[in-house]
Amino acid sequence: MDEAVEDMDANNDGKILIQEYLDHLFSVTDETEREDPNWKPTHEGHFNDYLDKNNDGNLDREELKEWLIPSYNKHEAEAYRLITTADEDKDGDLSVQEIAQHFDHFYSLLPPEFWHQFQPGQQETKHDEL
Ligand SMILES: [Ca+2]
Ligand SMILES: [Ca+2]
Ligand SMILES: [Ca+2]
Repeated sequence: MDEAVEDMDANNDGKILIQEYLDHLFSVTDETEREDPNWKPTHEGHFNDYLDKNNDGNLDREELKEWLIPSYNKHEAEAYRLITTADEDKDGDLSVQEIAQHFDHFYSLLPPEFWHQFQPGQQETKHDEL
């Protein structure tokens, strides 16, 4: 299996436990990001929602295969869904404002630094006069 997986698989059982996944990510994350209180929930959420298909708390061979050999169609479909959901003015493009308005869809996809500029929840939704 892939070297990245071998690195993560601390107890060499061929599966990646959520703890092994988080430990590995933590080891490659720089210090400023580690202090972000959203760091752990974001990555735990990603693990549970996207990687661990059968929700048993670890990634087996099949799940690892899907993760490491991503199906492009699946990703395109997901991107398309996100764009159509969030594209308020239907110009086929997502502006930063549109992304911010659909905070909940994009939260787990974008790094915490991206969100620092908005302070979600406190942002007023303004419509510019034409
Ligand atoms: Ca393991
Ligand atoms: Ca699993
Ligand atoms: Ca748009």
